Amino acid sequence: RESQAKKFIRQHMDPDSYPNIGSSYCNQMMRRRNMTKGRCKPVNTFVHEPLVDVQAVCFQEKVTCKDGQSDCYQSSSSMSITDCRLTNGSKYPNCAYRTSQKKRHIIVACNGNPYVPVHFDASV
Ligand code: PAX
Repeated sequence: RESQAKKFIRQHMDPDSYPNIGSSYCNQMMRRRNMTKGRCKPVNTFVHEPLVDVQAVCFQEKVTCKDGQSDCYQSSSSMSITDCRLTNGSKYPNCAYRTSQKKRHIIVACNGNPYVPVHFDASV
């Protein structure tokens, strides 16, 4: 079975395509990264920074997660991200997304040994 660490990389890491991101980025990437199977995942963020820089966030500022857990960390630098949000009229299996590029501090939950990102909590 796919590890939590690999699942985070599949769902949230895209270091190479920035800055060439067009309006169909999320429609293509959400499908290509298997987030439109069984249902349309409603919200998903891709991070366009090197994997080592995102993994390093697990050793930056500790913050409380949205669900109250204490395993979340906020990046000290703002990062280039793309938010994918399902459009209102979108109906499975035709998952249609709005693509928005941003520069934000990311908040991730970390777990395991090695201690690496496993969940994307928010961007601020
Ligand atoms: P996940 O299923 O929430 O977490 P995601 O981050 O891609 O997946 P498994 O073994 O897979 O079940 N984990 C945690 N989850 C939540 N909170 C904490 N603190 C935590 N610590 C560990 C992946 C795995 O991480 C484990 C969790 O048990 C899972 O283990 O977010 C819903 C999804 O939308 C994304 C982030 C979530 O997907 P929400 O709103 O419920 O928090 N998402 C959300 C995003 O990509 N971008 C955004 O801006 C927002 C708001």
